[in-house]
Amino acid sequence: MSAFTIAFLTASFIASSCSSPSVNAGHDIVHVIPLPASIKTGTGQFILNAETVLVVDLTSDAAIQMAAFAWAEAVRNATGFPLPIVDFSDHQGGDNTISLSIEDKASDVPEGYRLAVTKTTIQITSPAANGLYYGLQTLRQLLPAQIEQTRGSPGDALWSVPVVEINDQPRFTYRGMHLDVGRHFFGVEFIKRYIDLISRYKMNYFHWHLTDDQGWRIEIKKYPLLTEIGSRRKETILEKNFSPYVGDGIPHEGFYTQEEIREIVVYAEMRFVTIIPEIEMPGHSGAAIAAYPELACTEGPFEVSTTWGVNEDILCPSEQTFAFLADVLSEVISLFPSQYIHIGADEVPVIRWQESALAQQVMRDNFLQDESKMRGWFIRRIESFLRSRNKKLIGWDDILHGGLAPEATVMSWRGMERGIEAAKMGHDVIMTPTKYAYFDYYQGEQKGEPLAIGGFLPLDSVYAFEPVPAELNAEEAAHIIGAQGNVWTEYIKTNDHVEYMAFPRALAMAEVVWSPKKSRDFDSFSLRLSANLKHLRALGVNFRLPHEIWPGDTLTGFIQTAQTKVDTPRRGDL
Ligand code: TNX
Repeated sequence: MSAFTIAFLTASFIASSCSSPSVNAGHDIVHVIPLPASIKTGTGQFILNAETVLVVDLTSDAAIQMAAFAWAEAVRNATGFPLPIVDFSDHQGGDNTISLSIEDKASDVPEGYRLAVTKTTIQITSPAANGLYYGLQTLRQLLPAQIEQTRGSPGDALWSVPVVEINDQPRFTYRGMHLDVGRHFFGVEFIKRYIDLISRYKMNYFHWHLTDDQGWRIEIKKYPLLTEIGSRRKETILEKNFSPYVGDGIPHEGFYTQEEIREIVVYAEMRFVTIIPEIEMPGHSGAAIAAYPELACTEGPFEVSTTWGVNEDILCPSEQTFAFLADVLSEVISLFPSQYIHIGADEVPVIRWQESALAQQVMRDNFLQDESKMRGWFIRRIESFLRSRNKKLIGWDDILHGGLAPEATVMSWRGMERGIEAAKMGHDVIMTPTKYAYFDYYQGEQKGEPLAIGGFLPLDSVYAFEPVPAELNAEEAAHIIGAQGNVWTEYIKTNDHVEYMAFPRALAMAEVVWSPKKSRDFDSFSLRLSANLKHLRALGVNFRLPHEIWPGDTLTGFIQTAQTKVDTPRRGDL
């Protein structure tokens, strides 16, 4: 027996209270999001109780053991049951066991899993650790919502799981959520929470937008001013960019130290989430330029932006800039194990390049016809640097202008067209079009919502998203590796507000990227959502209640009592 086993076997037992368990309404349906690929329901239920044990192969790799230990600990905290962990060789198939095991035939893909619940056992099998993790997420959702509480006791619920056999696997390999921490900074604990939440819905990429005109948020040892100067702005414009300018007078600042980033990366790895860092170039670099004005084409001085939109001061295509970017990216690469590095490259006005003798000389020296071609050249140069470090470049679809870097992956955001074009050229594509994937857009009637950037993207529109355009043939369609929801934060200042914008739209996106296309059904989703939101509520998530889809609040009593609140000033309040 390993030291770990002993530790878990001797974990303190919280005595069962004698109160009668409450029955969970709606527990007769499999309210899992994203909907699994195949579900066979049965009759009866497995009851988790004080004798239940978790069976794991304690010789299996660390990722599996960590996932099992973390899950068991959460269940112990929620239920008060001891849920000891025992080794596979001792307990395989025994009564009142939940077992996790690697089985090559459990699914065709490593992320797939099989979850078989009978009245006496729960078995999760998968060819790989991530599949087992996803099986555990499904199991968690099949338990009553009190499973999310952190200090519960045995009498808080009937801890039952319906008899069911689930065979599940994802539709896409890339299932992402993005968060912009450049416009507003969100602290380490919140970033972890966001990662944890998305992983519960089987998302596997967190796209971390770390730099922008309004803030540089990642410590770079070689360039300390990036954070000393670039992570602070003196204030923020009130509301939209109306003239005359009125600032809020409130300084805004924040950045992640390298130590914090390493901690977050490990936290994400334990949840099978890969973090893709985004370092914007050559545009949206105002904070970097404020710190190191010599990177710009003009003299400055520059300040970290206090307004939104597209900044004309961009990085000059000088050797100094490329040396700077190589240094920055080297540090970024040392922190993030992700094979992808996102270099932004969206919204690059070239006016400063047109006016700069240096930029014009670079253009002539490299036989580039115009500034647009120079943008392409800039990105290709960065791509060859990244490739020399065994990394793959991702850029926003603006990288299609001026000659696409040979192996770049494209994030299609201004519609699907550029994604289609890139896929036809043989490039991998992640679909994240504004119409379906911009979670900074309004999700209800504007008068009832906190100030947002604009647009309208209600839950059912996200759900209606189909990432693979009909005009692609099978070979081209295989280049659509997935999709992503984006949370840009110009008008989002608080953790609560991020949650309000992201949830439950992220759940709709999770189903888009995970579940089989043919099973997509908004009514089924809404029904499962009504039960699933109880889990999010138990976790304290400030989701937006999508009351439009439940007129009259008829579905569950919970809907009437749910709270969603965001303390964001609205136009009329200012
Ligand atoms: C466009 S999406 C941007 C962001 C803004 C966003 C607001 C993209 C690549 N660029 O800089 O925050 O719109 O919706």
